[in-house]
This record gives sequence, structure tokens and C-alpha cells, in this order.
Amino acid sequence: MQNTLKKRAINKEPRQKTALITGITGQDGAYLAEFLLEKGYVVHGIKRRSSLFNTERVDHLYQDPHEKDIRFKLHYGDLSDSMNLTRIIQEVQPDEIYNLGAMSHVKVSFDTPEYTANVDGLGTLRILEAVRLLGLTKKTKIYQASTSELYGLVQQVPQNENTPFYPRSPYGVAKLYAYWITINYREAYKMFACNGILFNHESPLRGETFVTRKITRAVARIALGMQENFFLGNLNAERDWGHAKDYVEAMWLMLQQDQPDDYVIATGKTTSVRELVRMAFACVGITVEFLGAGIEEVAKVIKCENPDYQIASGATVLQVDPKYHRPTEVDQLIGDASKCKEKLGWTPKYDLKDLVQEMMEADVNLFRKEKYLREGGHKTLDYNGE
Ligand code: NDP
Ligand code: GDR
Repeated sequence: MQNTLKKRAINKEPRQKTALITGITGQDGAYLAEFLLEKGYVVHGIKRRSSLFNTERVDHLYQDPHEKDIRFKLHYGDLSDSMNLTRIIQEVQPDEIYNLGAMSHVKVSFDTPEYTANVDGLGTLRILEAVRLLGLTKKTKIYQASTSELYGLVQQVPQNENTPFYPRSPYGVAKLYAYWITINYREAYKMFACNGILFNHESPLRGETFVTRKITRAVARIALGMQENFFLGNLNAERDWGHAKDYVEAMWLMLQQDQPDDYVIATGKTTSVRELVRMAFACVGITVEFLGAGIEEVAKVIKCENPDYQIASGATVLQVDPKYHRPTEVDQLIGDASKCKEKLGWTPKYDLKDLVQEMMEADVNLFRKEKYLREGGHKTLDYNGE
């Protein structure tokens, strides 16, 4: 994202609605903030206090709070703190709330199940209840970031709004509570509250520990000679991967309807983690083959056709490490977004090939800069995200 966008986004008139985004510092929060500013919204976001700056994804949208008529404002807050949420909502009086804040890593939710339930489950209740107690049920529309992880154990493919849920992680179970409490408040208090059941969506802004970004970062570093190999968990898992840019538009569309409803957002195609690895290497001209099975499986280089990179044929570039396996896994997700297509007129613009290409280009550029700094004697970090 570029600075020119900031100017374009901020200068656009006329002023329209006010939105509050929880999780604005995350992948989706950043794309959504940009999207809403482009539409002329005043955008408020909740950021967590952290010991280091954590606003990198939205820094290009920053406006000096001392200036007049700013349209982008961040508030300190946390989804575990009802009073803080209630005060912010009272102050902002939002037309729309997008509840994107969450402990969003499925594997980490097994390590922090109670915290995940508190933030991802009860956090949603806190938002809904604040809106109700503040008497904003007629004014404020709410988007809840629901997830394909609700489907969990495969019972039906493709999955649509009527597919039964069977979550397989503390994250999925917390999100199941959030899903139902959203529907309950909609029915009990006639609130305009929607669940977007979004399948996996990625981008160059994706967190480094999700599998797509972990792969594109590692492949970029391997191509540039900065590391020899990397480790993944379950290569057989299949996901329906889309682009976050497409998906934030669907969130907004849900809140522009006359009636609140729940929608699946997906591309309708599924791809294995193994195939994604192959695609990422292909983007930099490297062909790999997979040999062995289970925890013995490896990926080896067959050939490298890009003269910029010196990778030897036969080099092992990927191994399996069972530490990345989950205690209970979601094997296959494929979404059926026909309802969204029919009612919201939404279809994705990006396909997986475009997405992987964009992510690979971004990571190759990122690590080219890092390599240059390193060669100039600057110390850089070797940590590549777990
Ligand atoms: P990210 O992990 O990139 O962002 C999560 C955001 O939530 C960050 O801004 C994070 O803050 C914030 N956050 C975490 N804990 C708290 C807390 N206790 N209080 C307030 N904010 C908090 O996730 P995505 O942008 O990818 O996803 C957005 C939402 O959509 C999440 O709810 C996720 O579960 C859901 N989702 C995502 C999908 C995907 O494929 N991306 C698919 C389906 C649903 P910080 O930056 O400080 O960590
Ligand atoms: P997911 O995304 O769990 O689907 O949740 P993630 O990218 O973490 O995993 C996808 C699949 O890849 C397998 N995998 C690995 N995953 C990670 N992170 N690291 C590895 O090393 C690795 N090796 C294999 C996983 O086992 C899994 O099957 C994402 C999040 O954004 C959620 O917040 C969101 O709700 C869902 O997508 C839809």
C-alpha cells in the first residue's frame, strides 16, 4: 500500500458514515480501513497497547490527531475490557461496527484456550451488549467475523450457510459462541447484526505465522540464498484460499442490505498445502518434487530456471515437523458462496495464482532489501516465523 493512497483516501468527499473497526491493526482491519476511507467514511479503530509499535499495516493512513476534521482515528482498547469498549462506542456513535479483533491463530488457540474464549467469544458479546445498553440498536449495524473453522470436521462439501458446524479447536469453539450470540441479539433485540462466514483469505499483509505467508517468506529467502530449507506440519490439509481485498468488500456489502443475514464468503476452490508450496516455488522459477510420506515427506528441487537464483538440483528445501500438527485438524474446506453472489452480487476478483504471485513478489522484494542491508554490514533477524 502506498502513500498516494493515503492522500486519495483521506481527501475524498463528501463525508458519509462512521465506522468502528476492532482488529484494525490486523490484515483485514487494514484493508477494510482503506476500503471505507475510499468510500468517504470516518474510520475509528481499536488498537491494543503494545510495548512496540503495532500499527505498521495502517501507518500509511495515519492522520495527526492535532489536525482538524481527521477521518482516521485510533483508540486504545481491548476486547476483554467491557468498560473500555462501551466508552469507545459511546464516544464514536458508529453507524457500523466491524468486529474483526480476535486471537486468530488456530494452533495458538490450543495453547491459550481460555484467553481465546474470552476475546473471540465473550469479546463479541461485549460489543453487542454495549450497543444494546447504549440504546444504539436502531443506529448501529454490526459485522461479526465468523469463520469456516466453524465447519471443522468435514460433514459436507462444499460448505454453505446450512452446513452443520463441528469446530475442531478452541478458536473454532469460541467463534461458534460468537456466531450464535450475534444471531441471538439480532433476534432478541432486532439488531442489525450479520455473520460473515469467511473462508481463508490471504495477502502480502497476512501474519507471518499463517501457512501461506510462512511459505512465501521461506520460498523468497531460499531463492535469495538466505536460508536452505523450512518446516511445515500437515501438507495434506486443503483450504479455500481467497484474497483479503476481495473479502473486505463482502463484509461491507453485508451491512448495506435492508435486512441482516449471514453469508458464506469463499472462492469455491480448494488447494492442498503441498500444492501451495509447489505454486510458490514455481513463481520464482523453481520446480520441486515431493518424496516420502508422513513425517518423512520432503520437497526437493528438480530444477531452477531463474538465472538470478543459484539453487542446486536435489537440494532439500522443505521438511515436515510434527510440532506444527494440530491436536485436531480441519482436513478440507471448500465454500459455496452462491447466496452471497445472488443477494450481494459479490464474486472474487482474484484467483489463487494471482494471490500467490502477489505474495511472492512482495516477499522477494522484502527480503532483497534485507539481504542488501545484511551485505552492508547491518544486523538483521534470522527468525522466520513459526
Ligand atoms: P489478524 O490476526 O491479522 O488480526 C487480528 C486483529 O485482532 C489484530 O488487529 C489484533 O491486534 C487484534 N486483537 C487480537 N487480540 C485482541 C484483543 N484482545 N483485543 C482487541 N484486539 C485484539 O486477523 P485477520 O485480519 O486475518 O482476521 C480478522 C478477523 O477475521 C479475525 O476475527 C479472524 O478470526 C477472522 N477470520 C479471518 C480469516 C482469515 O482467513 N484471515 C477467515 C475467517 C475469519 P494486534 O495487531 O495488536 O495483534
Ligand atoms: P487456518 O490457517 O488454521 O486455516 O486458520 P493456517 O494458515 O494457520 O493453516 C492452514 C492449514 O495449513 C496447515 N499447516 C500449517 N499451518 C501453519 N500455520 N503453520 C504450518 O507450519 C503449517 N503446516 C501445515 C494447518 O494445519 C492448516 O490445516 C485461518 C485463520 O486466519 C483463522 O483465523 C481463520 O478463521 C481461518 O483461517 C478461516
